[in-house]
Parts: sequence; structure tokens; C-alpha cells
Amino acid sequence: DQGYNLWLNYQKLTDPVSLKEYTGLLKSIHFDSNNSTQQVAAKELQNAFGILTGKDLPSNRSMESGSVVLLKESALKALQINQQVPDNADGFIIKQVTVQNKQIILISSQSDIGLLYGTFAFIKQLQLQKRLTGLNISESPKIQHRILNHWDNLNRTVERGYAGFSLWNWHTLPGYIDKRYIDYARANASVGINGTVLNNVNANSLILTHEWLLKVKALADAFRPYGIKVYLSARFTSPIEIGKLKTADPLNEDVAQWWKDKANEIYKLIPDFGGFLVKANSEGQPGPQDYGRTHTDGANVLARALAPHQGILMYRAFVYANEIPEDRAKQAYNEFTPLDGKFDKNVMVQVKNGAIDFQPREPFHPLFGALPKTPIMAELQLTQEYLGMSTNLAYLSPLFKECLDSDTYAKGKGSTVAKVIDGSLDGHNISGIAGVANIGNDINWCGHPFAQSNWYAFGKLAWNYSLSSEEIASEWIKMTFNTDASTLQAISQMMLQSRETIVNYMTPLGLHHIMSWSHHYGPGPWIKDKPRADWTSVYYHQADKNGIGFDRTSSGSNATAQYFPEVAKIFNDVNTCPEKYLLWFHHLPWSYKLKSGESLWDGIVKHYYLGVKEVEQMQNTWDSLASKVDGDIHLQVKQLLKVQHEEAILWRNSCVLYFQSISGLPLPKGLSKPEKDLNYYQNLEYKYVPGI
Ligand code: BDP
Repeated sequence: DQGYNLWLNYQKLTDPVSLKEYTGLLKSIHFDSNNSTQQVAAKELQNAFGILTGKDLPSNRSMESGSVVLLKESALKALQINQQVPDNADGFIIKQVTVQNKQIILISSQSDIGLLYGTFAFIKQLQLQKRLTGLNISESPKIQHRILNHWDNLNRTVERGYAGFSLWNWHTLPGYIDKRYIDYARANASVGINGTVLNNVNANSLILTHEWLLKVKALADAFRPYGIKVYLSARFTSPIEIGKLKTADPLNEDVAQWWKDKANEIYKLIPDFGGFLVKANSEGQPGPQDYGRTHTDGANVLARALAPHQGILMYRAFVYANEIPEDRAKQAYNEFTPLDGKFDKNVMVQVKNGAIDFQPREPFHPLFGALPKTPIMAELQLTQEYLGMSTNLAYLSPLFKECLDSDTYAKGKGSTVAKVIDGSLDGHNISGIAGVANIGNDINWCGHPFAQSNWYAFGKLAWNYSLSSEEIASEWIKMTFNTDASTLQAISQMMLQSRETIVNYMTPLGLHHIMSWSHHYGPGPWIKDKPRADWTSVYYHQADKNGIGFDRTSSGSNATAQYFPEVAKIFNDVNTCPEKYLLWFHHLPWSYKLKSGESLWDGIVKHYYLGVKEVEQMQNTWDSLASKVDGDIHLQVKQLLKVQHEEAILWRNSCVLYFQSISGLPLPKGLSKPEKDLNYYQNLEYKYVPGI
């Protein structure tokens, strides 16, 4: 299947014990055939069961022994089934129970979509060859809105997308529903993703015209049975561009009315439309500040248009202004903290995991915990803009969890980012998380076969951020490849190490934003003299003859003071600052002694060399799996690892030689000098895809 089936890669089971148990225990499925969501759930289970066991699972109007029974909580009482269903619309139970002397598998939830989630969870049990006897699962999501953000343009290019063109074929919509839309919805529902923003945050207002809304409606209709709501990125100046108004000033009455009318028009077509996502006053996008208004004015005018329809407004905190700041990392916090409490109730502020921009490693964003009166969504990037695009193998669950597990100390110890965004820390009743999608129309959806694991991991963590990266990887491997123990162990090790490996050969010890100009793929620590200082590498690494690093302590930009005192203290003090964030917060002499006892200079260089070594280890591991995984996929990954190896060497050589040209220090003993000189690397024309 070349990876098309993703983790729903049902294959005939090989374990005779499982086969015997499943075919012995499961005979039919009983569900409400008038309900479209239950219909798709039943179809999914029948399809999966057929492939996994080679047997049919016919639908049955009545419940019989051996039935898988989908039942809403409201129907349990009448059948005298006394089971506790989670108090959460999306939650579900899966239980082996005896009802009226019949042994059944009961899947129950308050909602139809919960039944679909339960069905997918049950299928997963079968894929993982788990025992059914005594099955007893109860789950509910910790976060309410689990949303993919597609940065898809209307001409089907995808900003920072490395997996082909956009899935949405606007030309053939609304008349033609590609099967791919359905498979996309299945995949999302299988991991609990329940929303999708269809278009780029750098939005085109055309999407809000009636003609285009009809296309959006067609997608919303296709996704509805799978519980996926559609959202749109709204361009702030749409009232001017498509509404023919003279202004988009949020306090202008005609503008407010225009947004209200637009929302009414949308909800007439799409009654369960999710809402808008807005990028305003950032990187040249229009916004309320263009009219002398605040972010709250800008957010609230749209929120008020959506509120009567229960829509939400997601307002991004990724802002940076035209004036070059002393430290860009500080800007969002400075702009948003004075506004806390001033947003309407249906506004959520969407904050990237770190304060700069989706780097291979960043400390968590200081805004988490700093807006107690405002629901905050976390925005994670699944697409590998800064992590080698779709040629590098990067399993990002460890990166996502590093942020979610970080303790903000906003309300004392244990105030993790996860608790901020699930609403529990500050008592909000709406909560959300967004993942910038890595999906395109490549046959395997995500470009790199392993990039699928990031889509999977995002969904899993959005549902339950307490899962470990190991657990998620292990499930994904078994469902995508096979359940062979040695394959699992080898691939899992590759995945769990992969992100750290990239950090090692790109940006070790807290270095950041030192990639090539514009496309962000290769190394470019020498980048300087661009229209904005904060778009250059030299601004971020601040290397000179004496040392390296961005001083964000109280003796520098004082960005550390934006964190709560316990955290600020740790980051501010070079002795307690975790070394992984060292050069993010501190400017230090090359001779600074690391915990290992070696000098900072030696430590940096060694990380670069280690990163390349680790890619070589991944290559060896992968080679050893040739007979264990699908031949086509094996070849693809093998080739990609070779590209990654070359890229890692390029990163290592470029960065080591460049920083050496500044430090004037020799390479640590035992490390061989890069083949070419710095001039060679600096003059490499990086001809990746122009314009990305
Ligand atoms: C940066 C990307 C840019 C996005 C921007 C954003 O380079 O393409 O438009 O973030 O998130 O990471 O708005």
C-alpha cells in the first residue's frame, strides 16, 4: 500500500491464539443503522475484522451472544445494563459483559462520536492482538478541541508542507468528493482528532466568499460522520477585500455587522462550523493594530459574530511587530499579558510551544500560565519546517511532551503546560490544542514514512497527554509495520532517539535559528544583513571571539523574568539552567566548563559529531530490518536515511567550521577535520524548492 493505509494498516493476524479467540468470541455487530456515525463505525469494524481474521462480522438487528454492541448511554437503562459511562461526550467504555445471558462486547458512550472512538479503540486491541476476555477500558479525552491546522493555500501549495500538494482539490469541489477525504477523516477519528482548519493562517479572503463556502460545506458534510468539525483561517481585512467596505477597523459598526452576516451565512451552510483561526499583526498580516486597536478588539469582533452559533475564535499569539525588538522571544508575552481577562468567552489564544518558532528545541513559551483568565491552546508543529522537512526521520512526541510536561509554576509546583491548556489549572470550560499538519497528497500522506507517526502522536497526546512517547511509538509501529518483537525494539529505539539526534547535528546546547535563509532546511549560521535582524542567525547565536549564546538573563534581555519566579531562577542561573537550554539563555565564554568537564567549545563540536554518528547508527539498524518490513517502505527509508546522513554531515561541517572561524580554537582530539573549507559550505547554493 506504499504507506497509504497509515496505522489503519489491517493485515491478516499471524498469532493463532488471537485468531482463535477473536473468531470464537466475535460473531456479529449490533448498532443503530439509522445513524451515520454508527454506520461508519460498524463499517470500519467489519472491514478491519474481515482483513484481520478472514471472517465476516455481519450486522445483526438484535443483540446476540458474540455481538459487538454499540449503545449510547441513554439506551443502557432500558436494557437493564448497569454500566458507568464517562461523563464526557467523547468518552467511551469497551467492556466484555453478560447481558440477558448473552456475552457481548459493549461499546458505550454519551454520544455517537464516542461510539466511533470506542470502535477504533476496539479495533486497535485487535491489531495489537490483545486479549478480549475481561476487556474493560474506559477513556475520555483531556482536551476538548483537538485540531489540525493546515497551512494550505487555495492554489494547493502548502506553506511549509513537504508531502506534496494540498489534499483539498478546490477545483473539483463541491461536486466531487475524493475518497481521500474520507480516509483522512477515518485516520483523524481513529486518534480522536475532532477539528480541522482547512486553509493557511496566512489567509486568502477568497475562502469566505459564497462560492468557496460551498466547497467548504462539501468537506464539512464529508467529515461530519467522523466527528470532524471544519474551521477556517480568516483574513482580518476580508471586509475590505470581499465585502467592499472601506475599513476593517474592528470597532467600526459596519465591520462588526459584516462579520456577523458572514458568520450567519456560514452557519446556514454548515450548522456545526467550528469557528475561525486568526493570524493578525504578524509577519505582514493585517490586524487590529493597523487601526490603532488591540488584539482583544480584533479577536472580540469575530468572536461576537461566532458566539450565537457556539463557534470559537482562535487568536494566535505568534506576533512580532515591524520594529525590530531587542529580543523577539519577549514580544508575545509583552503584547498579550496586559490583555488577559479582556477577551470574550469564546476566544482562545493559540500559543506556539516556544517563544521563537518551532525550533528543534525550545524552552516552553512563557505565556503558558501567564494568562489565567484566558483559555490557551498550544500550537505544535507536525510538519518538519525546522527539522529537516520530509527527508529527516524525526519522531516528535518527545518534543511535544517536553513542552506539555514543563512546569510553569504558575500556581506552584505541578502547574504543567498540559494543565494550563486542558483548562484545569485556571478552571476554564473550553480547552484546545492545535497541530500544524504534515499532510499532503503524497501517496503516503506525510512524505517520510515515519512522519506519519507525528500525526498519530499528536492525536494521541491531544487525547491523553499522559501517555509516554514509548507507548505511542510502540502502538504506532505495531499497527503500521508489524508486531514482531525485535522489529518493534529496533524501530522504537530509532524513533525515540531521532529528535535528539537532529538537535545534536543542528542546534545543540540551546543554539537556535541558525538555518539557511528562507527555506529553513540546511545550515546557515553565517546568515546576516537581512531586512530584519531577527531573521538572521548571527542575531540568535551572538558568537564572537570570546563566546557564544543569547543572553536572556537579567544581565541581558531579561526574558527569563517572563517566567514564574521558580522557573526564572533556574533559567537565569547558569549553574542551574539545564544544559539543553544553555545557549538559549546564556552568553558564555568558549572556555566555559560544561557538566562533563569539557569546555563549551569542545562540547558543541562533540555534539555535532555525535549527531552524525547517531544517523549512522540509525542506518545500520534500518539495514538490519530489511527482511522484517515491507520492501518498498524499507527502500524508501533507506534512501531517506542516506540523504539525512549527507545533510547531517553538511550541518556538522558548516557549523563547526563557521564557529571555529570565530572562536579560533582547534577541534577536540580525535575528531577529523571536515573535508572542505568554510568557504565551500558558505557558497553552496541551497536550491531546495524555491519559495518554500
Ligand atoms: C513560521 C513559518 C511561516 C509561518 C509562521 C506562522 O516560517 O511560514 O507563516 O511561522 O506560524 O514558522 O505564522
